[in-house]
Amino acid sequence: MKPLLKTTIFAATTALLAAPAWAQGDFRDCLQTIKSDAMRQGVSAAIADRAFQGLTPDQKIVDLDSKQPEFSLTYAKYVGSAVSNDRIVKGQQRLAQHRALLDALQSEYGVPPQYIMAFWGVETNYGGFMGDFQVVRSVATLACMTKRRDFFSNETVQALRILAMNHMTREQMRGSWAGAMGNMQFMPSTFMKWGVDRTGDGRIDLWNSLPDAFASAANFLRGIGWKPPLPAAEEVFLPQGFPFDQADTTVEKPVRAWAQMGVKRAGNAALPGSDEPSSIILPAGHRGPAFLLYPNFKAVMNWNRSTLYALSVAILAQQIAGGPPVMQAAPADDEPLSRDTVIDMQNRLARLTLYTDEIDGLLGPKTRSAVRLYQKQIGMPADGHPTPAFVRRLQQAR
Ligand SMILES: [Ca+2]
Repeated sequence: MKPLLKTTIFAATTALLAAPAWAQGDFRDCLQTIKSDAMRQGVSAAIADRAFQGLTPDQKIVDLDSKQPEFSLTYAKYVGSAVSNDRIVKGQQRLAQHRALLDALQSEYGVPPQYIMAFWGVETNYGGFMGDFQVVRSVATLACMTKRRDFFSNETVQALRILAMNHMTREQMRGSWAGAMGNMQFMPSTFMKWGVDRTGDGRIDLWNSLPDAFASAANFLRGIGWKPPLPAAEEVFLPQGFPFDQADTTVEKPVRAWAQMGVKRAGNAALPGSDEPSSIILPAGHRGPAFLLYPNFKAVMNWNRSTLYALSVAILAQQIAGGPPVMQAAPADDEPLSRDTVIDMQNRLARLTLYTDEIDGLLGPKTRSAVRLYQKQIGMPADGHPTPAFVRRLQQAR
């Protein structure tokens, strides 16, 4: 036990050195401001004081928050890990197990069972990892110790409201380091706005009550735009000669217009006869699979603003419901680009006056459209997807 004790003392000493007294004072001041905000929203001083009693900022969370991912993930890597075989099978089992409840939720909220299961699977592996950080401490740390003060101050206020309504105690209220809670990883503000007490016991319990968790997810999804009957996305086959510059979320056409251009469902069945606006994307470039995004894709992106996240939910949902897997494989040589590579690419595209946005190392829509412009200039297929070959071509440009 001795070495352990030594380590503990050492860690405590370092923490003390790393957190000077003035930072502690700032933290108390910041909590005081949040307390006033919370009291304006009906939280009693006693509840706020109890929630903040002995609270210290968590340096681990500050570190996690400042860490930038070194590499952007590829489609194949992201979807491969989010939609594993194990997760599909478990999703099918859970759907069968909770069929009656999920069917009832579908008729009330319009959200199909496989989508609730898919969110549950992607968020926490069906309740397998809900996070063990104390939520009040997490969101208070992020509010007071990082640059995202406004967002997380409100999350802290909402966390206090949850405590005030006796849904949970501070100790019980656990989540991810960034404050996402329970089976569906709701932020405190999402909990307050969309949480549903399905069991009727007067408490919204997104940790231990699956009826509460599923109904809250259905209510949230409907609230952020989900409408039956189309799915969020599905794989499509593009005809020979399809103009790749049309495969972009900024290009929207009625589903019928894509069908007239020769776009089919994967496996060659006809697209649904619908005039809903929709887009096509090529997440692994023109050599990989193509997906048609229906309006519900935007609802999924309102849950989480990542295209690959939303695509994973749609692909997992389809397979949980017994549908086919994605047919077109992603090219094996598709590589994740490092932040530094993307920064270098943005600088070079900027010098060619094709890119005018921020040099941030992120492969966003504006960077992709600059990639597309350069692809057109040099006669490569204009899919907006920077492969290693594209990066080499750009580096050789003068
Ligand atoms: Ca309940």
